[in-house]
Amino acid sequence: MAKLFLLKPGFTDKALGEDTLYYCPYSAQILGVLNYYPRLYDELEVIFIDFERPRKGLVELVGEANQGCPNLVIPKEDVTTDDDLSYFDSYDGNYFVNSVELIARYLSEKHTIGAPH
Ligand SMILES: N[C@@H](CCC(=O)N[C@@H](CS)C(=O)NCC(=O)O)C(=O)O
Repeated sequence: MAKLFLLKPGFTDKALGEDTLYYCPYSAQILGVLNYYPRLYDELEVIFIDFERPRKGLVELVGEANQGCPNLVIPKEDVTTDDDLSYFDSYDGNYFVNSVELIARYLSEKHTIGAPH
């Protein structure tokens, strides 16, 4: 099953100081799509992870350089010949994509939800 990694809200970013709590607007956008189409919670494994790097659970799947979130990770063994993953990157046994636009594209194509207008 594909794993969708989103950042837990309410984190601090040491690079920006310690005073402000943040949420990831990109994760929030994908969370909004899940809210529109809750069946996606059955069709994907949705995993909320901490902002702090290295992002445990994700780095092992996509590598240190690719841990940006949101991140959709698909085990190569789950891919069928019909799947168009030409816009995914590859790392070891997984394909992954970590842009909102491309995650939304995949969800529209593979999970037959609406497309972003
Ligand atoms: N390329 C992503 C940007 C997502 C992004 O910048 N996410 C931040 C958190 S809000 C992140 O994970 N940055 C990389 C990092 O912190 O390692 C998109 O367009 O959707």
